[in-house]
Amino acid sequence: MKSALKKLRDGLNTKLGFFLLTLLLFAIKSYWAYSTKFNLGVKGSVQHFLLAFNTIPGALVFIGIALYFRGRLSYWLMSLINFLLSTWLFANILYYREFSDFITFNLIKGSGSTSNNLGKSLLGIMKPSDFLVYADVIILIIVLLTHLIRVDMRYFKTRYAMTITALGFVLFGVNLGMAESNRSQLLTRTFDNNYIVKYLGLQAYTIYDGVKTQHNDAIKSRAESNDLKPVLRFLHSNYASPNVQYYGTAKGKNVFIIHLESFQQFLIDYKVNGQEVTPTLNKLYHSDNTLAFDNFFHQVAQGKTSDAEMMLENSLFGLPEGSAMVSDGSTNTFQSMPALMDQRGYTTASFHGDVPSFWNRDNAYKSFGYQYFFSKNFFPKTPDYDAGYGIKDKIFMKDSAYYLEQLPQPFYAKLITVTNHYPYILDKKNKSIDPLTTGDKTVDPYVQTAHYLDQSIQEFLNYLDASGLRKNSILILYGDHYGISNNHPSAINKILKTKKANNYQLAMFQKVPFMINMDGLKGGIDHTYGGEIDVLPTLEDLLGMSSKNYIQFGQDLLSPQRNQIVSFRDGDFVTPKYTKYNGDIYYTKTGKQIKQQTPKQKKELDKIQHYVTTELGLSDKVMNGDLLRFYHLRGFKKVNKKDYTYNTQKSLKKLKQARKKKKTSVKAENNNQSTFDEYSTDAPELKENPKLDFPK
Ligand code: GP9
Ligand code: MN
Repeated sequence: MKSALKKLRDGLNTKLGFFLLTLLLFAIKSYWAYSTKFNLGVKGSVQHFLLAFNTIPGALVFIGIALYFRGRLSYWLMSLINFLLSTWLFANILYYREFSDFITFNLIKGSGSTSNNLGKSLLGIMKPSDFLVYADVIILIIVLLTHLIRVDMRYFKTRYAMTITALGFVLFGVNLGMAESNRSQLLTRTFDNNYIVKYLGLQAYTIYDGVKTQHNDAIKSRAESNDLKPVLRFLHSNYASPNVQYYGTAKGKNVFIIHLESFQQFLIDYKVNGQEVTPTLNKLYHSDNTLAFDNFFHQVAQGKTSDAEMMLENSLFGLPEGSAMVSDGSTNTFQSMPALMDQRGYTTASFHGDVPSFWNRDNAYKSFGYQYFFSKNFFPKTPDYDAGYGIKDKIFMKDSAYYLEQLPQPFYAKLITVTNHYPYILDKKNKSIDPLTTGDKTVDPYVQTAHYLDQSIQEFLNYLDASGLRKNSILILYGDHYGISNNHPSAINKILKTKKANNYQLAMFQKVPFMINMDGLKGGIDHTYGGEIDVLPTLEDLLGMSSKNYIQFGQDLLSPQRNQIVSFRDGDFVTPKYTKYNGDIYYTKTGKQIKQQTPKQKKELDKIQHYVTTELGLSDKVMNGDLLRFYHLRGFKKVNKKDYTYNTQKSLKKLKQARKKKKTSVKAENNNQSTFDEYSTDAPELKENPKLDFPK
């Protein structure tokens, strides 16, 4: 016994021994983090084995670099490399908690635009146990400093170091082989970063991502106008012509796009302790003047809000990784809704209570052709007006009315709310409903911020009625994406009152509201299956502007010809008949799983999958290759980013001139009397400080 211990001690006192100890601790730590900090969907013993195994090859290669150096330096390098790898793991843990995904180079490239807010929210969601990723680094440094393990000053042959590096690569090859046999096309399909980390580990994922980003940049320079051919062919054969009953019924009306942050469909008619969470939206949902869709899904990926915006403004999908608005928003050519509306005589404006740089909006909006972008800089700084990502909804909605009444009509206005954003921070004085009781602290206040959002919508609708805007406007309301990510399984189970939500239930949990409200609209609850990609063609047809020649991937939700295939960004899908989510297949109507497909089913499913893969692939081709630069849209004037500015002073000057030229704003039509005072809010912050100072 004693001699075994001594042998171990002697072993650890050699450089190889210390290296192996480092490796072992690193592997244990990584495995622990993979299985507790991420939601990788590890199933069965093979996948568990791979999850543990994949921690080793990268560590051999990276930490093994230290073996090429001599003496003490080599030991410190081992600790330093371990520290850097651990920090990368740590950063990914935090990022994952918020975004359910891993950090990408695309995101880092655009990080200037998102970092300020990201930091704020990441700090709020850090957990003490996250720091355990540094436990092995600290232990190893302590044993070195206290000489519990002695530094082996002997020369470590380069030959041996090279053998270890080579072993790292060989084991990676073995890892890849095993991964491919468990999950084919792992690297080629690239639908989900979770898969890559699960099978190959975080370091391999990072390298893979770096190579891919470089590759994407190269694609743009290689793309040519011929690449448009398959896109046009696909869009042409899948064009769904409008419903004559609705076509053009909103022609000439003001358009309001109301972006309900993180708002899921389950909140509609949902009650907490007998109290309706969203009475205003419920009423709107059931109104005779509202077309409400109850089988409508979000289709976002990592770009979340920005993906939703990309789909709503362009009917193009976001990218599988990162945010297309960040990676391509500044440079690509777009034929977006704001520009299309502008060229039909509309005033176009986006309103958002966050800094203009977030999600690269300040650049992407110029490419989209927005005349105005009323961001945080345009709103008065009242004390206590900010929470989480930006101005609290009640204050934001009211402040927006200050500019709305100045816009020459007709206008196309998008209002992006923000208070109902993870981790649902709201001060006590604004809470007027009980939280959920799932026991998940970051999820429970979700209904409280949703309730607050709902109240802000009510106040806004009151103003639209009071100012007369309501009767000549069409309102589009939609939830941008999930509020409770699949990373909160026990909270989801509590909400769904189920033991363990299966993939069908999780798929249905991705429903978000989509409502169209307009005086005189033939409303009702429509059960058509659709998603965010379909909003734009639907709206275009309502406005009487045929989308037939546009490069847009959605289909009018009111068209009798639509195919009702909802593509999720990762290649899964929902149709009225089948649902595929995380690889499992179900009957959509009953939720019953299909474990053995009949030949007929297989054929049908293959056909749907082919459509989904083609649609996503072609949309990505348009985005990655910047293909719209080659597309001549008849009657459309190409947007020149330089024509736009969102500088406060310049924008206000421009607005003043526009009002002089076209006297159709609400204010002008009201004998130049402001209607702003008719906006009533119970926001406590404004009761305490009623004076609002807008920039001049
Ligand atoms: C920030 C807001 C949040 O400005 O739109 O974006 P999200 O985190 O939901 O993508
Ligand atoms: Mn969002």
